[in-house]
Amino acid sequence: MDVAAANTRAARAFVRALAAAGVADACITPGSRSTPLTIAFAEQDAIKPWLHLDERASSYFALGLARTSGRPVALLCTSGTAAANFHPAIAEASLSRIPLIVCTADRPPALRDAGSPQTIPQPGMFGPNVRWAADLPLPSGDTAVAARFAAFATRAVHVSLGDLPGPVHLNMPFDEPLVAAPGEHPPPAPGVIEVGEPVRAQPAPATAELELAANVLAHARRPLIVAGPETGGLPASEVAALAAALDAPVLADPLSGLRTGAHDRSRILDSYDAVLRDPRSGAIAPDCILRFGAIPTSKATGQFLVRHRSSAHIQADLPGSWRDPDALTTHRLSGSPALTAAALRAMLPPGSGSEPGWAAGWLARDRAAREAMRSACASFEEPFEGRVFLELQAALPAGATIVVGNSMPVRDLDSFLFSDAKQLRLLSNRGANGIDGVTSSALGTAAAARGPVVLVIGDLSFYHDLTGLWAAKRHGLSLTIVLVNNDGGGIFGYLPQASHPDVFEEWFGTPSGLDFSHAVALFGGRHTLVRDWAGFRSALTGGGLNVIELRTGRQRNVALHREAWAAAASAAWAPSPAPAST
Ligand SMILES: Cc1ncc(C[n+]2csc(CCOP(=O)(O)OP(=O)(O)O)c2C)c(N)n1
Ligand SMILES: [Mg+2]
Repeated sequence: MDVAAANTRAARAFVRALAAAGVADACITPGSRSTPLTIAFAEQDAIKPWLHLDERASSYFALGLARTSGRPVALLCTSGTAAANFHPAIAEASLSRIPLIVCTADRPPALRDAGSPQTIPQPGMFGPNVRWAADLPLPSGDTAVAARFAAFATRAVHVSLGDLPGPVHLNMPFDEPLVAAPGEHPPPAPGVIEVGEPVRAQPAPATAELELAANVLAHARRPLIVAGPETGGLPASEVAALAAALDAPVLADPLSGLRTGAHDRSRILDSYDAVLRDPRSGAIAPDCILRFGAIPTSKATGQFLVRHRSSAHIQADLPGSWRDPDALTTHRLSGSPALTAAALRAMLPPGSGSEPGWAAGWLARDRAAREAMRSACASFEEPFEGRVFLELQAALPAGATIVVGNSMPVRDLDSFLFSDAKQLRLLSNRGANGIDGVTSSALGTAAAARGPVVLVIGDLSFYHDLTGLWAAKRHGLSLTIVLVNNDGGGIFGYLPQASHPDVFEEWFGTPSGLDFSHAVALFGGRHTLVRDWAGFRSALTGGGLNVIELRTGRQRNVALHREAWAAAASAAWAPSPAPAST
């Protein structure tokens, strides 16, 4: 068999096997070396091929799509620096445990490290950021070529959905001619390619680990559950049921999936960040902390956990990961959070539970802080960045998605999106906390989500991913973007460098001075500069690419945030906090 025919046969077998294993989307950027695969994706109907023009945007779009659909997404690019542009999204996918099948086309091995154009060392180039990396063979005329390439695809999907889901990298060399002349290119085999259901691993924790942890929990008098960010959300009913059995308060990060929804939220806390910022929180002493998910967004919570190093710390997480930067863990449970929470609850003896007043005290403080935050927010006359989330929570329908950028948007989400029965899906790239690729990730989410999707993003993050906007135009996606424009890095105003005026504004404040309306127009979107909250609300309606710009003052927002946090802390720590109510 000639080279072009072997390339076509291998690429078709590979794509068909991806579909069978549950891949329904592929993000593809233009290039020559990837031709056999690009054509194989383009000439079938099972996997939707999404065209992108730059690899960084393409990979972040794939990340958002995979996070939202729950299916692995394939990524394809040509050889050279194109592949390197995937790296940031792969790092995020690894830490956020999002399955991506990364395919980088390459020149044949004999042309590597020999001055060949557009050739960089690609095998293994993503290092520890992928779960598995393979350098595939050149397609050959061997009769096993189809089976071999299908096996690589199946194995890649299997690994990406393993105990610890994540990205995998297949480096795929192709020799020339990459494709046969039109008359000689064989038509695809007849018959529909089926997309299978992806099978996720559901690792069960070991009984011995469960017994130890259940014993500690059964004896805890002041237990606390910390529910951190988790891709796909933590199992809300199982965690709530465990909290009920322990009568334990749950510090629920907005990215845990526990803040909103129909599950039992009677022990869900949302304003603990404000409560724990106050030094008086030193008086609260849990004797057992059970952690699900990643480290919470709230820095005050992380510091609170470190202050209680001497309590029992049970870390429940997937096997193959250890999310404990402060080395607090005393007991470890390696399994799926749903199986772990359900098993622990079943093992608790009757009569387990916290001492009287423990959960009620937390709840009372949390509610007092929440009401103070809410009324502080409503009382500010000028545009307050935190209020965006109060407005969105009120305006959006159940099932809507809010994607937030890193920096202040995710922190404001934490402070101002409160526990509520109306379910909202809350997402962010919190694995590596990058301000890159945020718009593309949100557009990937918009490509897979059923309800409306709103992105809340800072101006520097928006600038970072302007090319990502092209996907909205090309693919006719609807995304509302709330652009919180404080002309620079607002977050740095909260940090110690803010008190160094000689260097602060140039190197940290970093105003870009850009008028973003031109960028939105370039990509065919609607841009509205809103002056007040009534204007904000009316700009929220409408499909397509809808950018709502809110101009805020960096310094003023630092002052307003501090005012809100101080009001919340004094309400929470008033001599007798309001009695708990559900
Ligand atoms: C890719 C990347 N580069 C730099 C940073 C460091 N960084 C964190 S926040 C921030 C400023 C973000 O500004 P903006 O998006 O306007 O949000 P704001 O702080 O104003 O809320 C920067 C540069 C990062 N996290 N990721
Ligand atoms: Mg900013």
